[in-house]
Amino acid sequence: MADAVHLGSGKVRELYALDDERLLLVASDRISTFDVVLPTEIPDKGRVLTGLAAFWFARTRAITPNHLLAIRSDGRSTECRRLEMLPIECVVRGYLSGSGWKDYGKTGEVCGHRLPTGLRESDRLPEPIFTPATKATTGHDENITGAQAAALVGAERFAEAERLSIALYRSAAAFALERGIIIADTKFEFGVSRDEGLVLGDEALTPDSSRFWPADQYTPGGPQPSYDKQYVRDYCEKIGWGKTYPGPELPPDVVSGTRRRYVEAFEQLTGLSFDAYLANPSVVLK
Ligand code: Q0N
Repeated sequence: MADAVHLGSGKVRELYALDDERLLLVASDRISTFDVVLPTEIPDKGRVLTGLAAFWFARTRAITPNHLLAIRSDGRSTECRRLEMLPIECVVRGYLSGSGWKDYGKTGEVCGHRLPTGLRESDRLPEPIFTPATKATTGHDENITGAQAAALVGAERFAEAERLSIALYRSAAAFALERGIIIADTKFEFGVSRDEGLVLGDEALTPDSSRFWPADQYTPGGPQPSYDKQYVRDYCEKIGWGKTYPGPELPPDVVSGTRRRYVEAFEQLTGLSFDAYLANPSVVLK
């Protein structure tokens, strides 16, 4: 790390330049809820997310190339190819939730997709839809139509990003559902490389970049419990926090329960023990 240059911080991750071609992505144990980073960390959360994203990168290579070069032995740092990132978030929704549910209630549409009438909150959609958003540097990402996204990245790039995003979502959602996890929606970020065209970047198909729901509790007609953050949300509701900065400290039982859920998601999806990952992070790449 001596000569890694810090490029920027996300809410829970740090980005460094290793050289002209390579970046280092470091996932912290910070957790955010209602868009606020809490003062209490969840031990190993960054390792779980790093391992899970690497697992998916290894298993989706037949669909799209990705930026992953290596996982470091700390289990939370990955070396990645430096790409020219597209200025859009590539969101795929298989279920009606979050801003998709809100937009549907107002207009019957989500990002220009007209949906059947009478859908309930959290209903499964007839087909997954591509619902791009702009990358807000501050505040909330804003949903945009396909036409607006195509104007930002070009029609051909847009069509390719849509095709790859839907294919990735279908493949991962089917895999996860067999293991008891509904991936309700997910966000991809693509970049461009000279020789390969669109390349999947960022972190993909983790509970931070997606909505994970426990399949055995799925009950459409209202909001669903979060696979990973429900203990945190319940605690925040219980103490009556106003959901603005600063967030509350979490008590030890909420921390340990939440850590257990992250580890459980990792183990259910990968079929690997999290201890095996800690001993040798590259096990997720086999
Ligand atoms: C990049 N972001 C947004 C880290 C993630 N492979 C890449 N090449 C060039 N740039 C990026 C990547 C990637 N991934 C992606 N910013 C730069 C997401 N960041 C937010 C901060 O934490």
